Amino acid sequence: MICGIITKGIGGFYYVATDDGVAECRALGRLRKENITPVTGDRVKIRVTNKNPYEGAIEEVESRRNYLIRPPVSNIDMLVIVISTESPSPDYLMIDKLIATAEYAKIEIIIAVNKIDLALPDEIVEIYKKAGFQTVKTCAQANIGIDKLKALLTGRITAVAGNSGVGKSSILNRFGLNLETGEVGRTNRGRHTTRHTELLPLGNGKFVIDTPGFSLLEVDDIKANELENYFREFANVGECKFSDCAHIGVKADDCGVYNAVTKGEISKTRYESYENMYNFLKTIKEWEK
Ligand SMILES: Nc1nc2c(ncn2[C@@H]2O[C@H](COP(=O)(O)OP(=O)(O)OP(=O)(O)O)[C@@H](O)[C@H]2O)c(=O)[nH]1
Ligand SMILES: [Mg+2]
Ligand SMILES: [Zn+2]
Repeated sequence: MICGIITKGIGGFYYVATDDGVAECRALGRLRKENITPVTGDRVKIRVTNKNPYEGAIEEVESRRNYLIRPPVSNIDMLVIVISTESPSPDYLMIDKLIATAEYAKIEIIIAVNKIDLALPDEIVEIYKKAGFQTVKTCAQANIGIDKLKALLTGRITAVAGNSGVGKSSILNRFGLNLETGEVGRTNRGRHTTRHTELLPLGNGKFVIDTPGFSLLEVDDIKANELENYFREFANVGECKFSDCAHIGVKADDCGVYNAVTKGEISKTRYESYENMYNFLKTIKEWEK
């Protein structure tokens, strides 16, 4: 048997990248009986049934390192979150939700601030640098920062996410891919140009996925009182007066996190996202009781 990675699935066929090229495969009925539905990103073992054209059958699906529901894709090593300085302007809550869920799923995060030709990126960069993330300034239009970003993609599979119109597909095209991009004006209405999920080869056995908009992960798995663990900068502050402090509705004197916010060590937008997510998660929990 041969090992490979599913790069896409269409109409019951899976395309599996192997050392010998891409094989068109069917999944064995046995997998269906075991309730295993292969998804893009899965590492699989295939039995080659034909050499030319290259065809096979998926015999085994390796256990997944992580699994994203929308779009369905597994084994993501890295996440590039693209934020544009303008058109559209940053949606901090969406960004921070995505970051928290990626932290939860142990996916490495890189922040790319794109469209630096339209407005200064400094404020956005500052927010995420301060929070402890690697940030890169890019301009897909003028091909600035693209090589620097590409050099950071050390994982096997990198997903690129961010609001519709921020320039995800444009950045990937600068990596040498050939993806459809939106027109300015159309994207302001939030329509998605990118629709399908496919691992695109970057060379050296690495892949990227261009995701449509922000639909990557759901946060409902995270418990309200664990949320702070997925805001990495909250770990580096002074102690709170109460050990079960949720860092919300407190005085700066009593709370290390809130104190850091008032001193500007933690960005306001990050804290607001935390507050918003915490309150949401808390409601879910109480509702379930
Ligand atoms: N001024 C400027 N425009 C850019 C830049 N990067 C991309 N754009 C434009 O922004 C628009 C949207 O770009 P896309 O690459 O389609 O955005 P996307 O993030 O893939 O959008 P979806 O597929 O809808 O999620 C296009 O008109 C691009 O030409 C940039 O750095 N500067
Ligand atoms: Mg796109
Ligand atoms: Zn606190």
